Amino acid sequence: MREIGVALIGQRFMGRAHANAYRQVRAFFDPPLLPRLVVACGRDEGSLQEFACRFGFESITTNWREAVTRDDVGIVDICASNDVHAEIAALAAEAGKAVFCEKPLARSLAEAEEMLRAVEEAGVPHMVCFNYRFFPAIRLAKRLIEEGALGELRQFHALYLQDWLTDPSFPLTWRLRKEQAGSGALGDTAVHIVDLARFLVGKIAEVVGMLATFVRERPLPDGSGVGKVTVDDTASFLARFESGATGMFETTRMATGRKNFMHLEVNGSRGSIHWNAEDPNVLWFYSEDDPKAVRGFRRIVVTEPEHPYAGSWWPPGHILGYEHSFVHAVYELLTALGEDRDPEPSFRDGVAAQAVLEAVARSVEKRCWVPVPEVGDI
Ligand code: SOE
Repeated sequence: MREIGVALIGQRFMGRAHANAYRQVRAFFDPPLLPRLVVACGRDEGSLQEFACRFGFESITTNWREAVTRDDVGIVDICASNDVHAEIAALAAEAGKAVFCEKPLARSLAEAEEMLRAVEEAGVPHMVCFNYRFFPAIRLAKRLIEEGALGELRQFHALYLQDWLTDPSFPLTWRLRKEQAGSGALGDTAVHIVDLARFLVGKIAEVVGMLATFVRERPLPDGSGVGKVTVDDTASFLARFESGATGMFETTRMATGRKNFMHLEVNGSRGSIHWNAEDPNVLWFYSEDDPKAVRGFRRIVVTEPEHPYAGSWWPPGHILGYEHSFVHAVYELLTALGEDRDPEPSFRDGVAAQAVLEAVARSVEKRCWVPVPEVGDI
């Protein structure tokens, strides 16, 4: 079996999700390249050692440059905070490695474009981890849309609600600082629904938005006082797709009671679909082609062997969860690399999503509709 070495940068939530994915993909799928967990990199050596033992990494380092440039590494997987994505990706590209990066690709459109330029100029494969694309139900929704089951697409609605910031004593971590995160809910969670909108419906042409920060100061993580929150807590915007379809997006980390409530709905001239990430195995599908007497949303449990990815796991009805989306993403990455194809979604998709976020931020500043900048020839 051909193997490829992985350097994983970051060992927190996303680091664990990716490390688990590399372990699971070997057991449940047959990609043409198998991942070898060569090195885990993080800031805190003590917890890093434990992380490496749990997930089976061969070595650890607190020096990301050393991890990225090792000869036995083929994939550099970036799960670190947003402010270091660009620097790590640039060195990885220069060293000739495939680069797999968590979302959002960067803190700004300019930085995302810089990253795209770096990987394209170096000619290395690149992929952004928009993991929600890899839920079987989302893949089935895409298939239904492509087959024309929804007819002409008219409306896209997305709500992405979380509540982990409602407590004002939650500390001022990097996700709440503009210089490290780039933005708040906009880059962290809106970016997922923007990517899904692009994936399912198509290119977004213009937007008008609203941002708000409800808790303006928070305790510093080291207990030395309080600091200013410099990003948005909530982001809402309307969009017009190039096709003429309309879109409504709302995301917040302040919706009391909502944990990871991502509701998507697409309405077309012949039918509709809706999906919620808290019930991820179920796709709801309505078709005008059904006989009138029994017409209504049907509940499809997307776990049949005919469904994307599902056949590699358990018998029908034995459900999948959040972590499986990362396994599927990693499977697609390894398959593309093994077959010498470009993986998807690429940094180009990362830049395109960032262009939408940037347009939303500009529309808030200017208090008007703003066209989404074209992702040009970089
Ligand atoms: C926090 O809001 C977060 O962990 C995001 O960063 C992830 O991308 C999302 O999948 C879950 O929520």
